Amino acid sequence: MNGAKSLVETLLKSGVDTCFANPGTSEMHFVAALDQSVGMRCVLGLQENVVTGMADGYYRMKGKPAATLLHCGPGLANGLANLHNARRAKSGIVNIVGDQATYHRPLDAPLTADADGLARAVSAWVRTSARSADVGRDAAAAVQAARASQGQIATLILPSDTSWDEGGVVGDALVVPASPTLDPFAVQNGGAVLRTQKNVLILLAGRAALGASQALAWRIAQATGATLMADFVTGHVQRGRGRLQLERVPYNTDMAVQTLARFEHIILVNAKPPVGFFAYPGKPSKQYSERAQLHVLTRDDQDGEAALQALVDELGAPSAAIPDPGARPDVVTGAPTPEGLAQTLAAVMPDNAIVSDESVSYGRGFYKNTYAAPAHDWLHLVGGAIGAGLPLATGAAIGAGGERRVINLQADGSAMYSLQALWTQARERLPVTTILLNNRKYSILIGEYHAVGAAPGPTAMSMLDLGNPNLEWVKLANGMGVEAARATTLEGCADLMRQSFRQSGPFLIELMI
Ligand SMILES: Cc1ncc(C[n+]2csc(CCOP(=O)(O)OP(=O)(O)O)c2C)c(N)n1
Repeated sequence: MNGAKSLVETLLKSGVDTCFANPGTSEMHFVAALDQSVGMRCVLGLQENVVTGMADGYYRMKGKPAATLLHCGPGLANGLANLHNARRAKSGIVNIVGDQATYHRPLDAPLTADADGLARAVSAWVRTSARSADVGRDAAAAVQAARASQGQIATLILPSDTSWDEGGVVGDALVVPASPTLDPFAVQNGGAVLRTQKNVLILLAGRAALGASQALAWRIAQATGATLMADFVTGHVQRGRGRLQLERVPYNTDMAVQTLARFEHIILVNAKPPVGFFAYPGKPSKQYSERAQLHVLTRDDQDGEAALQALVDELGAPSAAIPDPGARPDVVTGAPTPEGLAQTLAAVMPDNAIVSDESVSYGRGFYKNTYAAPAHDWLHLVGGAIGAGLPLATGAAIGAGGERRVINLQADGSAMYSLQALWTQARERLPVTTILLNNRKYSILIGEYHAVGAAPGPTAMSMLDLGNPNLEWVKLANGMGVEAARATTLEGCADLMRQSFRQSGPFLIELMI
């Protein structure tokens, strides 16, 4: 057995059965080994940032890591932005990076690069296999690292001779270490704060924003009068009927400061203290009050749900029914508005849908009008590196087994970073409806100009304009095998959504906003 075959067999034995790939010469033996082993689903992405973003979306829905296959340092570098996003979302991913053969590396051939250095920027675990006999052992350790601490990025770099040399040994699956244990003092302290203090905020992030944690947090809130919110940067929120009407801390610094001003105690559950995405002249970096005391119930590598359960027990908080969000709204008609689109989405969304939200400026208020939608999962961009929405939607569809409709709320500028994901959606016949929000500009940056106190002139404004020439989204989608149509009204958009939900494959709606 060569090293490559031992790699594929070890991944399968460790429970990794999906590989998002963009291969090159140094990965040819891995690709060949895929034909010799049964059970590995391989999905081709046409740019590495699509590959890594798909692996992120897959993990968020499946709760277990996929592998990526990337070509040398430059291939890894292309995938770094979405690995950055995945790291911040606490997604477990096993990157396999093929590299120059051990003896070829000193010759400084063209694709030789510091793959190790690039990997370290985003990975919790990095290793380069030295010989074929080590590949299986190293791959098992990579999977273990990817599953540890509530999900991490692990990168295994394989010089090509470690793949083609004989002597491969299949590695045994390794036990995943439990997450760092809860701090009983943090639970006790949280209980004391909640019992004795007013103006307490419980801030949820990470997997503490999923349904089971919400139900526990709601019991605590009902018993103590605390307020619940989700952090703005939360990767995965379960929403709709049966879930809490949870608002996120606003993106806008002034609004965030205003929202958080009244809280004297903030209990952080997998959340970090809320700070602005950026600093702005004359504005605070920290969005919470200077008087507020922060209490870390759990860090993001700990189990927030278990901590909330411990807090429920500490407080003896009784069961509490999740409030009813009211009647499901109707489709809105006329020209698109953010509120109208959110309401229309809530009106037509199928049960158990997944929303991949990279709507950027247009989607800031989508939550309010979608509480009464059927239960659904909502995925956000947490690392701020745009170009995640389309790959996330694609990977999420695969992670959900192709059985749930994915609705991608996608701003046009961000879509252009990774639009190749549409081709993978078509090839894999994935049930993804992309609502492409076409405003032909980098709208958010116009607001940011004003926020930093800069005065944009015509040259500056032309840097934010995507209208010269216009991007033709129906043609772009069709060119990658995805059916598409344009809508200029909300009722038109609703009709196309319904039509797309009846089909099994992908569909793109270009909504002119
Ligand atoms: C990787 C990366 N490159 C650049 C940026 C800077 N950036 C933030 S938002 C944005 C434009 C977003 O435009 P669009 O997706 O059309 O959304 P809109 O602003 O129109 O709502 C850019 C370029 C970023 N956040 N990440």
